[in-house]
Formats: sequence, structure tokens, C-alpha cells
Amino acid sequence: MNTINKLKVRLILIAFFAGIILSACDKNVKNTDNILLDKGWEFRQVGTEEWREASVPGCVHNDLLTHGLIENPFIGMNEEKVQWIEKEDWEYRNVFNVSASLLGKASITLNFEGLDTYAIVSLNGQEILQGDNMFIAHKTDVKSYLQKGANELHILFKSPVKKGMEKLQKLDYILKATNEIAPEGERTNIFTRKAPYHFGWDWGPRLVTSGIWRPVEIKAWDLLKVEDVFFAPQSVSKNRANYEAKVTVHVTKEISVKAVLNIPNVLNKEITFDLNEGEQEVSIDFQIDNPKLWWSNGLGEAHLYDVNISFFQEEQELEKYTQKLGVRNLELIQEADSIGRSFYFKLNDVPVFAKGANYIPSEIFNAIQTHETYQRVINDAVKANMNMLRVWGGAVYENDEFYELCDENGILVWQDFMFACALVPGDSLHLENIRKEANYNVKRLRKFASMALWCGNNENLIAWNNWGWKEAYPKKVSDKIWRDYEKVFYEILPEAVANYHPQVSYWASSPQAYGDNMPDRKSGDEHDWTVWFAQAPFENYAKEVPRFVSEYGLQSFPEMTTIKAFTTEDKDLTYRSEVMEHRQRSNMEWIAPGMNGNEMIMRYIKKYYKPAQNFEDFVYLSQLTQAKGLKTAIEAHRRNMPYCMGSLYWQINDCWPTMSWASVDYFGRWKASHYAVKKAFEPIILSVEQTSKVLRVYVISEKLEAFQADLQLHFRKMNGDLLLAENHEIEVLPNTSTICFEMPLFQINFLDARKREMFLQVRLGSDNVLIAENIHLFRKEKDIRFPIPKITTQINIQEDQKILKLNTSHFSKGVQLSVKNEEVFFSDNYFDLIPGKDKEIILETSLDSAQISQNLMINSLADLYKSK
Ligand code: BMA
Repeated sequence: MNTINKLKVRLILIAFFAGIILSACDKNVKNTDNILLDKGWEFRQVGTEEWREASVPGCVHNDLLTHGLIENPFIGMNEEKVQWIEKEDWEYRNVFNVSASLLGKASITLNFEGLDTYAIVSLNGQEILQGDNMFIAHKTDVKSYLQKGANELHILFKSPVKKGMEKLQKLDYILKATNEIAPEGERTNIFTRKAPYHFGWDWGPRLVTSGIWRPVEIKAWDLLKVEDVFFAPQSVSKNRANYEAKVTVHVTKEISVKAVLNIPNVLNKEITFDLNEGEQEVSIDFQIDNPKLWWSNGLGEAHLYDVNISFFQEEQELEKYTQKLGVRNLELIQEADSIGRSFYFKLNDVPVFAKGANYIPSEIFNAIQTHETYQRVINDAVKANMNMLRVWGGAVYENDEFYELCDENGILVWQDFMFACALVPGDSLHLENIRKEANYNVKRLRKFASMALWCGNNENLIAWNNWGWKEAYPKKVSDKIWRDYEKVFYEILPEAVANYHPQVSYWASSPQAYGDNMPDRKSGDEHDWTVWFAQAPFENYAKEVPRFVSEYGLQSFPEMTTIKAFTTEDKDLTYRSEVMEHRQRSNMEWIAPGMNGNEMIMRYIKKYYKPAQNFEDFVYLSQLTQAKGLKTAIEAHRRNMPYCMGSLYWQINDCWPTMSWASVDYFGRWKASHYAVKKAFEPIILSVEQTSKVLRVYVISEKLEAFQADLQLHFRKMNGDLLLAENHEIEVLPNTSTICFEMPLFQINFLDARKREMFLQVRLGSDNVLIAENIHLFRKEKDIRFPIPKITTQINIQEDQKILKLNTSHFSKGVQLSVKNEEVFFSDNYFDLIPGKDKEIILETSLDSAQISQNLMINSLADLYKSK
């Protein structure tokens, strides 16, 4: 049977069986009738014969992979072999059934939540819409196109790269873009409103996919449908919160309705409206007395109310809509001071030091990102004491579920619009497309309590002024490009925020200084890349600390299990093997020799540690170095509180298995740095600063009340012997940083040990409860001869928890725990172990005690240098 006949038989059979089922359902007449089109999809490359099963939501690469038609692009250098896909056009089709009752509904729309990207959609052979922006949803009326029984939906995706090329060729100058990996030299991404990182970034592959990346649904309804709800705060205090519910409703004929707004156990409000045919906004004012406020992680509960809005015609409920509401007041404060201007978020009158990271999508193919992965990333943030993530502008406006999880967990969101490190075309179609995208996403995301800031772009301003871009064009062209910048970032985007989400601030570019000026560290935010790109030592983090550090970081390799998942041969396992060189995307050797990421990792290791003797040790040291860098940075930022009020490192996650700045790898495995970040972001920390002359201890607290505590300093030899003890009762001030101890460094010279033979343990406690602890070394690790420790272990089961108890004979640096061939999560890892003091670690594993003890592996810095 040929393909057309096969299709006909399929259509008849589907229509028959669906007819039976649907006629049974017809008896149950409902106001709405929806069909989620998530099954029965097929795809093929344009110009080929065979249709194959496809996943929706999904994408071409993933479908090809499922059918074994391409090799896994995550392995080795396979990415190169699949580059042809981006230059082809692809088709998707679906045959679905429509019942008579659905057809009888007054309004029927086809809703695409996301088409990636250049899509031509036809229904039963007639074109119904065209898409050219992956970041917006499409909704189109299909009542007159549908028929009872089988219907065929067809989508043609044109190659985004070819489309981009057409646009590029129309311009007589090249628009700059840095990060796109362009094997053929032309950077086309800027012409397409599609995730920039799909075209390659300095931590990700180039896999320019196409597909239906978010759900597709037929929505059919009679009389009334709620399209959108926004609870616009009028005033919020701890005594009272006043809101205006702005409800967009669509009605199919003039009707009179009763709306009931209900918050269980809090309020119930009824109001009647006379509605005209079509879409309109109605407003319902309501007030919550003594509201439970929404707090960010660490400051209190992230309380969310369930607000139900129902519409009734007489006694028949036409529609019920439920939305969460987090009651909170959030402002970006930029007050003039003696140095410049502050830059911090004030939540319910409390200045919040933003602790967090930059977030990228956890998959290169967005459609395959699961709820579990979203949950895992947000849990990783929460576990590491974070209260903010920055959704960076080279990626996507995330799915609702990401923001829902942020709302539930008190994670504030710094939201970039999707523009990064590139110039933006200024033709009217492109600008109109951007306007639609901005309006759509601001309206979609404004309902989330976690939304803290809208930011125009990532690094476009500094790129223009500092990366030689402005000068690269003749004056007339550069004036035009700058005018286009102004149109997008000073008009279109802030207008969208002002129109739909005026309660949240707009910040045109990250980084920049107050007044849209170039970053100056005296106001605004800063990306501190002195460490890594400028190759400065970690001590630099403490110099000229900015007001809010929205990016900084350094790379490491992921653990060996992850590395083995993307390599195939032993020869791959060296830090500059062909596979590792290929995967390392931070390569700026065109600027200066040695600016290759793998080499830079090695150089940073050598700054602080003795070099590794084999690849595994190199991987371990790369992680210790990254952990040390992030610890140094976070502590420096927090010590400078309230001058500095934010520390978001680059980056919490990965979109494929690779070496990168991530603190948690693609598979969710914590690197040493994530443990270090967790400690440095504790609500209360002690931080030691050693200058050439003094030793200072700072206490940093985000608690809102002052309290008395005991500060203890123990200067010890590596075997634990006490050289000097200092005990002080101190007052810990609320929500700030204070110096709680200071001594001239020369005093330590009189101790009975040299600085490279000792360590300092600082502890803060109250009523015998340990509040904070830190360890300070007086020399770089590479200048310290760590004695080989004897570490003893014991596994106890307490209330279903598996607890590993460790004890050491000597100070042990960077103790790394693993269980051979098993996936075990350790509550702490890559830690320092102090003699004379047991350390307990909780293990998440299904293994029993015997299995753990038999296969437990312990490594520490001293082990690396045994034979040296
Ligand atoms: C930042 C980001 C990204 C980039 C990262 C590492 O500046 O904005 O563009 O991936 O640095 O280079």
C-alpha cells in the first residue's frame, strides 16, 4: 500500500473509533472542550518520503535521535556530524478527531504555546498561521477550518539558518555577535527570535533545532473564557494588601455574569458584570487583611494564596480559574550615597542581599526538559542557600513551571529579555516582532511573585562601547545601530514593562551603571571577569567590589563519571585531547595565546595548587580551584555588605555534559564548587581576610535581629595541636557585615609554627550551638606541605538516615568522598577535616552500610602529592 492509501485507511479508522467514543461523550455537554495534541505526530525532512513518529512537544534533533537516524550529539565530536540538520526544512503532521459537540462550540481556537521558529501551519490543507518567533504563543480561530471526524494539521519548519542568511544578505553591514559558533563564518542568529544559545555559546554546542517545543491544544468553549488574570498590587503592607484583579475575559455574546473571587478562609467577593461580545478586561478590587507575606528563601515562608475566580450565568458556572498569589512588596533601590548609588532589592521593607547564580536552560533541546530537572535545579539553588537566579538573556523565557517553583521556594528571579552579546537588527518587522514578544512574556510572567527585575539585555552595552564594536562601523552606520539599540532597550522593552508590569523595575542592560551608563562599580551592577578572562588572581574579587555582582566565575571539569559519559576512548582523557579541545568553547586564542579554557583551568590550578600528576587529579584540582575561587568571591562580596548587595555567579547548571563554569553538571552532580557556594551563602558566615599587615574576621548575618554570640579563634598545627586560642563575646548586627576581630599579622609570627604549617579555625556559637564556622590557611595550598592524614570512618543508621562519621589524624584539605561505581549524594563533600573533631555526613543512597563501607573512596589533597 502506498503512503497516501495508508494515510487514508488510518484516517477512516481513527474517525470511526473516535466517533464511537465521542458520541458517548456528547451526552455530557460541557462549557469547554479541549484536545491536547500531544500524540499521533509524525515528521519528515522536506523532500523525503517517509513519515516517522514524532514527539510533541519536541524537536527535530531529538526525533532523529529517537529513530537512530543520527548519532548522539552529546558524545565525542558527534555534534559536528549533525550540523546538516539546521540547513534543512522539516515537516510535522498530526491527524486528530473532532466531535460534533466540539464543533458546536461557539469559539474554537488552536493554541500553540511555542513554535521553533519559522513555521507555516495548515489545517486541512489551508494555511492558518505563520510563526517567526519561538518566544511567543500563537492562538488562532479555527472553527471554520475544522470538520467533524478526522482533521489534518501540518507544520512546515523552514531552516532558521537559511532564513537568517536571507536577512543577513539584505543588510550592507555585518551586525556583530560574539558567542555564536559559526563554522561557516556568518552569524545569523541575531536575525531570528530564537534562543541564541542554540547557535552555540562558550559552554554549549551548536544544535540549531526546529520543532513544536511547547504544547499544542484545541480549545473550544461556549459563552465565556478567562484568558488572563493579573493581581495588580495597589498597596501592600504587613497590615493590609490591596489588589486589583485584572481579568481578561472573552465572551461569545452579550451576557450578564456574576464573578466570584474567593480565597479559601480569607475572603469571598461577588460582583456582576454586563459583558460585550469579544475580549475585554474586567476588574475586581479586593483586600487581604493581615496578609501572610511572601518571603525569599532564608527570610521566611514563601507563602502563596490560592485565588479562585469563577464566572456564573445565573447558577451555571461558566468558568473557574485558579491562580497563586504571593503577597509582597518588592523594589529595586538605587539611592544616592557618598560613593555613587545603591543597587539592591527591598522585599517587604527588608534590604535583601541577593545570593545566587545565573541560570541557563538545563537542556540544549528545551522541549525535553522535564519537571524533575526544573525541580532539581531549584532544589540545588535552595539547598545552596540561594535567594535569586538570573534567567540570562541568551536563552529562553522559561516555562511557567520554572517560575512556579521559584515562587514556591522563595527564589527571586532577575529576568533578562532574550538578547545577549549581540547587536539587534532595527527593521520595522523585527522591531514589531520584539514588541510582541516583550508584551507576551511580560504578561505571562507578571503573575509570579518571584519576578524581581526585567533586564533588557546581557552585555550589549559593554560590547558596543568596550569590545571595539562602535568603532568598527562608519559613523553613519554606527549611529543607526545605536538608534536601534535605543529603540529596543529604551523604548520597546521598558514600554512593555510599564504597560503590563509597572510594579517591577526595568534595567536596560546587565552590566551597567545608574542612568544607563557604562558600569563603574559605584552604582548599578557589574560582571566581574577580572578573574578568568582577565586572568587576575582570586584576591582581585576583594578589590573595588561592585554594588551588585551579577556575573563572575571560573570553569572546572565535571566529575569523571560525567566525563566518561561523553568520551569513548582512553586517549580522550587528557585535558587537551582532541575531544576536550573540541568541547571547550571558551576559546579566545584569537585575542591572546593561551586564552584556551582548558589551558586557563590549568593555569588557575597552578596558581594555587601543585600540578596534578594524572587526568583524574587534574579534574579534582580543577574543581577545588573553582570552589576556592567562588568561595573567595562570595565572601568578599558579602564582607562588603551593605555597599555590595548581590552576588550571582556564572552559572548554576549546564545544558550538556561539558567542562564549564557550572557548579552542578548536566547530570545534576554537584561539583566541589556547589558545596563551597552552599557554605559561603549560609545565612550567617564568618569570613577571614588576611592583608599584608592584618588578620580580620568578619561576621555577616542576614538575620533581622541582633544577637550575642561567642567567637572562637583557634590557631592550630596540622596535627591539631592548639597554638593560640582567642575567645570573644560579640554582638552580631542584623542584616549586615561587621569586623568582629582584628589582629596585626606579626603577632602570629611568634607562634610555635610557621605559617605554612598551621591553620586557623574560626567558630561562632551560642549556648553550645554552632552557628558558623570557617577555616583559614595562611599560605596558598601549593606552599603547604599537608601531612598524609589517617582518616577513619564509621556508618551509622539513625532514623532512616545513613550517616557517615569521619575522623582524621591531621588537617585534611578538600576531602572528596565517593562510592565506587555508585551514585550517592553526600550532604557535604570536598570539605576540610580537622583533627580531633568528628564530622558527620548524610548519605542519600539505597545502598546498605556494608555496601557503602566496602566501596567508599576517600581522597584529599595530601593524597595527590604523596609521591612528590
Ligand atoms: C557572561 C555571560 C555569557 C557567557 C559567560 C561566560 O558574560 O553573559 O555570555 O557565557 O559570561 O563567558
